[in-house]
Amino acid sequence: MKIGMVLYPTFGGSGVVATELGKALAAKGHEIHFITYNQPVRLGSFTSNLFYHEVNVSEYPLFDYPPYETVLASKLVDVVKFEKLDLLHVHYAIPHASAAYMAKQILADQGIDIPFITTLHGTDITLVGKDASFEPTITFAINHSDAVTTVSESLKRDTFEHFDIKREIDVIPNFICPSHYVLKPEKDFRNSFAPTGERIITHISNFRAVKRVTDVVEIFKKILDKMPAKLILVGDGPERQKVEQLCRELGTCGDTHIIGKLKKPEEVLAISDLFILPSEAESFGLAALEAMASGVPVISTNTGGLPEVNKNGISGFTHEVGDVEAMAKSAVEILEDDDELTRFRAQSRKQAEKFNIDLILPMYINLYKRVIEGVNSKKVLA
Ligand code: GMT
Repeated sequence: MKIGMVLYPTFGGSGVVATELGKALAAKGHEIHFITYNQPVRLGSFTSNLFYHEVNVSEYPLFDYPPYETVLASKLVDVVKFEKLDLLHVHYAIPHASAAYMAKQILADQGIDIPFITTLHGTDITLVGKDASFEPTITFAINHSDAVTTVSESLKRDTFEHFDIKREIDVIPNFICPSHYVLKPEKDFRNSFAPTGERIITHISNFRAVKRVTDVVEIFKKILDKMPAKLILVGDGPERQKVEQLCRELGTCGDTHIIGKLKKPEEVLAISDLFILPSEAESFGLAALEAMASGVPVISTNTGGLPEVNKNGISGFTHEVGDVEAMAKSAVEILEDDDELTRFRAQSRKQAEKFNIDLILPMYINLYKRVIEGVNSKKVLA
């Protein structure tokens, strides 16, 4: 199949999932065309069957707000026609789904029928999308997609709750490629953070308010009161200053490393003992799954899709949003005993196996075939 993959090229989970999906499909012989405004950060090197089409929005003095959606729609028209694509798969509804709808209409006017699939990732529904400034457009684009998927059962429920949806939604969970996460802990690398064998606790996110990174710092302080430990914070974003300030107030700066964005989080995960994700909302929690695939147990909240990924008492523990006391207690329970940690490590890896790409990829391929066949059968009937 020839597939146009529309995505955000950043470190955000939706972009990571779309990029890894594209790479896996290309490895199976499908032709994948990434269409976005920058080279996707997780792309790595180009292999055969992978292509990149850049969406360039030119500056013009009239535009206080550059019209990305219009330029993207035009780019989609161009790539579909020139590359003879079979399908568009857009990740994150805003503004990709409505841009794909627009491209579809333009192409229909020229006698070309291109189906598009929208994958909803989370904040496009739960935070941003349901806002009145987006809602009618998102509802329309979801109802007029040729197929819609969500990354968890929880996000599917949220979509029906917040929007007037008159169609089926398929759940296709996010995935990992286990072989990416079997790195041996690099001794020197581990020592550079924890020179005297301290436990290493890690958090990875975009440091937005929804991630509650300050809770990570509070939980870490409570762990530190019980045992020697180091905290590695990966990522960057609007809450970073608040986080640094709290580290100063709690006196944890000396044991905290804020290391910024990483293209390969698996290297830090390989030296980690525990991962903390105390989010306010989380449709899935890809960062938690990546930790589990590395054999790192997870302490998370029980919000959204997190309980579908992090099984309470098995791959870690889940607690109410904001309950830093309970999260710290569970963290200590796992970390204070070597045998307990080893047990949780093995269980995390096993739980992550349920999201092995080998199980999830066929779900997407079957959906693609279903959608393309649907369009082709309509052509035959016409
Ligand atoms: O919140 C983020 O990390 C970014 C955001 C995105 O769209 O890139 O993540 C959402 O999609 C991820 C991939 O499907 C999910 O794993 C995250 O849970 C989801 N974030 C939220 O729901 C807050």
